[in-house]
Amino acid sequence: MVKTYISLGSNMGERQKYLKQAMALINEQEDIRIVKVSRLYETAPVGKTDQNWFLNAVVQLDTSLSPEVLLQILQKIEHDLDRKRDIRWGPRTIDLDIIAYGQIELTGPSLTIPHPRAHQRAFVLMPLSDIDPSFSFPNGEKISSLLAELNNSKQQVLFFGTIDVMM
Ligand code: A4P
Ligand code: MG
Repeated sequence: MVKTYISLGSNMGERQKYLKQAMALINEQEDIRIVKVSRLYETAPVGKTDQNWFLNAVVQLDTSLSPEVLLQILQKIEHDLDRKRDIRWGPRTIDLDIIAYGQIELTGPSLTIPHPRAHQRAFVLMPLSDIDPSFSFPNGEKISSLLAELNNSKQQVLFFGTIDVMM
């Protein structure tokens, strides 16, 4: 079993419902078990800024699946939850990204792990720090230092609430 972190984001429709459904569908998979769920954060859009605010969360999984198969399953769940791929960084019902997969580092045409932009995004690091405040990326970067560096970046991340999922 490999300890894996997935970030979830939604900024369309019933955002909280999409996050909850995605967590339920992830946990239903054979070979995946959700171990921890972060709090929910309401976050200003990063990248393409003229769109709705997001709800973001992070879950910690144990999985025996390879990163490639895990990505396929996450993409199927996105598809089943009405995700349309049109505008890059644009509005979405649900976005599921692999943030880290054990201590593995890989760069490929369809998969880069750790997620290449995670370390500069408060909407990933804040919820990740909820569930694992001593987390470090494989290159040694500590979550506490990354969050401290982001302090001046003005990314807006507001505590929104907790989510209860049956696990
Ligand atoms: N891909 C490569 N590595 C990974 C990985 N580690 N996990 C590939 C998941 N996917 C990975 O993603 C495009 C392709 O990335 C996939 O086909 C996969 O092969 P996508 O989900 O189809 O499209 P996207 O999400 O629009 O692009 P991308 O690059 O994943 O976007 P980002 O960087 O994740 O940004 N602001 C706030 N506040 N909250 C958000 O959640 N999200 C984004 C999306 C932008 N701004 C945001 C938020
Ligand atoms: Mg994505």
